[in-house]
Amino acid sequence: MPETTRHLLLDQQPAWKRILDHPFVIRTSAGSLPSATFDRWLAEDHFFVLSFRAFLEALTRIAPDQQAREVLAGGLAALGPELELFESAAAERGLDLTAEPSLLNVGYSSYLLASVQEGWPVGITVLYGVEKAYYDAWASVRDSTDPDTQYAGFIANWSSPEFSAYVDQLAALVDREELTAPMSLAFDRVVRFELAFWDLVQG
Ligand code: MP5
Repeated sequence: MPETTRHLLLDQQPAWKRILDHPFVIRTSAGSLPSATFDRWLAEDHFFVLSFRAFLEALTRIAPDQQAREVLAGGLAALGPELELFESAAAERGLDLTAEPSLLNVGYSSYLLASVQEGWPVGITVLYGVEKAYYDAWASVRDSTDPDTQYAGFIANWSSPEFSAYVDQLAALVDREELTAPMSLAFDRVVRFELAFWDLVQG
């Protein structure tokens, strides 16, 4: 069903534009994001990534075949260095990564895990949505970001050719599935959570 991701994205066109144009993304790229806003995002997103790892592990347990398990294993392997990036930045900035996250974050993180209970087509759609939103947002500013700007390492993490290839592999797994209403709803929830997450950290 090579059309599945195309339909998911077509249905989200206006929201997708808001992801790409979000002031959080634009100001991070310009280096003009206030330090306190970046700190809040870093601590919130660290909690999110830990939950996301548990989600990937749970999704791997219901993956239908070896091809899917291998793609997910690649995603899990990338989380080690990513968490180190968060931890070293937090140490440099004197941040407490054990601080209680926002309820929105608890909700998003819990939703990831809950989506696995809905089965593989919904779970892989959620995973694709989470990663595609980040790739498209950060890739949209990659070429106009000064490599010496303070947040460049984070932008590079989600706009690299390797991450792009991973997102394409996820799309291929979604495209093996016929689009259903629960998949569309799951994708829509991810998009709304992503926008709300950036709105929240911006305060
Ligand atoms: C991602 C993220 C990308 N780090 N945070 C949010 C709120 N959404 C998506 O996921 P990952 O695991 O860092 O690639």
